[in-house]
Amino acid sequence: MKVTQKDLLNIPKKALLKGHFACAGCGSTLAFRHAIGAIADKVILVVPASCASVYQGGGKGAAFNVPTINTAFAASDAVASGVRRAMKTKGKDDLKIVIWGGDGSGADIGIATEIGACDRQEEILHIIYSNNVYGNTGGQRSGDTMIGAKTATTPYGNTTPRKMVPFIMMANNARYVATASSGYLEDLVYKVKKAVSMTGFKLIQIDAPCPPNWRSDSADTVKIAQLAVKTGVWPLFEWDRETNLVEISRPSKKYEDITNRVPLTEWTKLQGRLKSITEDQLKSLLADTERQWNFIRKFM
Ligand SMILES: Cc1ncc(C[n+]2csc(CCOP(=O)(O)OP(=O)(O)O)c2C)c(N)n1
Ligand code: SF4
Repeated sequence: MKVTQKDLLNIPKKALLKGHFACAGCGSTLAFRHAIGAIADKVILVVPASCASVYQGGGKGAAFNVPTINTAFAASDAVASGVRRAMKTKGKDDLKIVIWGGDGSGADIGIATEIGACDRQEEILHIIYSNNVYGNTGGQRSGDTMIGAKTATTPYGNTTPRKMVPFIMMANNARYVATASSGYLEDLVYKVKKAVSMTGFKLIQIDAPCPPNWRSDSADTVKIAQLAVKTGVWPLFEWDRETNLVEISRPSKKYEDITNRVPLTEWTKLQGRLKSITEDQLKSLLADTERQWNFIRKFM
């Protein structure tokens, strides 16, 4: 089921039409075009309040060209559960119900309904595109914000470790959990296609650079996403409940060994939100990165 660069080029561009309202260099829409494009003929999207509610456009000029239901901030997993059941009743089991939402809902405000859907083993895929903030409302800190990052509500840099949603969902017996990146689209598409082929609740969390909130150059989005992997700060992996094993994904393999990692400052220096990170904050960010890797290693 490997996805090649040629497969990527063959993904129909019809899921996200021209004229969407996202900022230039938006990592979320880059991921969307490929991830949702790859399953566009069989998907119903559920979108909680987020940038995606806005960048999809509306009416005749809507850029989302797949059936889409917009929901209240905390309700997407509950709505998706209902849609899944309704479609089953109609014999449309082949339709894939996919949530496309930010980390504000996926890591914080919608997490109760998310765990509820996971607990009930609803057959849905929840995709969190993590721009690390509440982007749509001005860039406030979320539970997924990196240590040291300046946001609208952490002007001196965020001090708290990230809430690791993939690990929460592993602990809650999801069917499949993976991380992905806007900088590695073959890997992302492979994981999305795999997840929708499975029954039960699945979660994929994508690192999605956000130029206005990360105060980065729009042209650097892919570079920044790739550096997050190369510095080890965003490990790419998948976990399958059947085996209870984590597999480190190909782009991350080399960087499991800390001595192979690119220095974190190569990644921070490209982002205004992290450019003036203090020594202490950098140490804490490195420790939080190791915390992730140490957790992952327990399942290898
Ligand atoms: C209960 C509730 N609280 C707050 C809001 C206002 N609100 C709408 S979108 C949003 C931010 C969404 O952040 P995130 O989920 O990270 O997605 P992003 O905007 O970054 O894409 C907020 C706070 C709301 N719609 N409902
Ligand atoms: S604020 Fe960030 S996530 Fe939202 S549309 Fe702009 S670049 Fe994309």
